[in-house]
Amino acid sequence: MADPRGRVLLADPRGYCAGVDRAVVAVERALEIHGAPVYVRKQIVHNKHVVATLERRGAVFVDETDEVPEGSVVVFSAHGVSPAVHQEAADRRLKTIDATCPLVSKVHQEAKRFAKEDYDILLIGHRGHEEVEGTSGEAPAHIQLVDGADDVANVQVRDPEKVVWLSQTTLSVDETLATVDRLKSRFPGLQSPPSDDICYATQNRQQAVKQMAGECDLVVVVGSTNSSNSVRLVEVALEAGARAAHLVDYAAEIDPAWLDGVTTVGVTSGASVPEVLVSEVLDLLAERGYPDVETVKAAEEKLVFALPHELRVRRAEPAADPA
Ligand code: 2E4
Ligand code: SF4
Repeated sequence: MADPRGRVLLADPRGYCAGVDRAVVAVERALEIHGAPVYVRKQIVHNKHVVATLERRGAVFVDETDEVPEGSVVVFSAHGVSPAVHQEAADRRLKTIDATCPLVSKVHQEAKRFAKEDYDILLIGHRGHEEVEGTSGEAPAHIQLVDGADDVANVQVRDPEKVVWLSQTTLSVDETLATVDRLKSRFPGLQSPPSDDICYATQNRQQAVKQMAGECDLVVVVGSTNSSNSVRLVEVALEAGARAAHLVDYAAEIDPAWLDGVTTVGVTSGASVPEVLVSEVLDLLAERGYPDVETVKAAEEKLVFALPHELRVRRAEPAADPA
């Protein structure tokens, strides 16, 4: 153990949200019920460790449903899929288990409703991200993607009085507000979503990082590079005053040079990150001279989602009356 060099501030909440927990358990339960292999379209959540662990248990990750043998079991990832993907799966007679987070499904429902009312829908999100591809697929003729404030100039609408914005669930709250401001200055009649599309877990993780960033010489965010919400935590930390912030999948990726002259290290993790990876980071920091950990609490989270209906245990049928 090195001489004490400083302390750790540990964000709370961090790590798994209710939608990720549900999606990961869905794959585990599908493996128990159906046996390996269980196919999963795309990464169930955007985390290297989660994907590798489920692969070892018999999950097979594919990019598209046409890679799944006819009649097999396929799980749709937490990020959601378009109706076209549901149709492809039905055409191949696949047994589908839909692990789309209910808070992503809520945005799909909003998109369908506004499209039915013939609105132009401006979907704020990252081009190419699976979630926006799924949401856009609900009403492609009505939805256009707005990828940040600089994309606002490219937006064209039919009737400026009939426009609504929706968003990806994992965006930076502050960046999204800036994009909305820019949209409103072009379209003063722009309507807002009926409730926040950026979900509670994204908001709470960003809030906890904001609370500690100003005191941090370094913030370590545990998460994978394709995890939108994890990458946002690095940006939010820097924006809120952290002197440095880095994303790592594993503790071993922490470069010793990052700790030079560092007194306070902030630690957090994205919504797709298992707690074991954070514990390994804390162990490594303790070995390097940061044994004391203080929690920075931003919110209490108690939300739990029921498993996808395809996996819920059915109540036993009442025995037939012999009389
Ligand atoms: C579904 C929706 O969207 P992101 O890239 O942040 O996904 P990740 O899998 O890292 O986090 C879980 C998740 C899943 C978030 N929103
Ligand atoms: Fe659902 Fe939010 Fe978790 Fe995404 S981050 S899976 S929207 S709870």
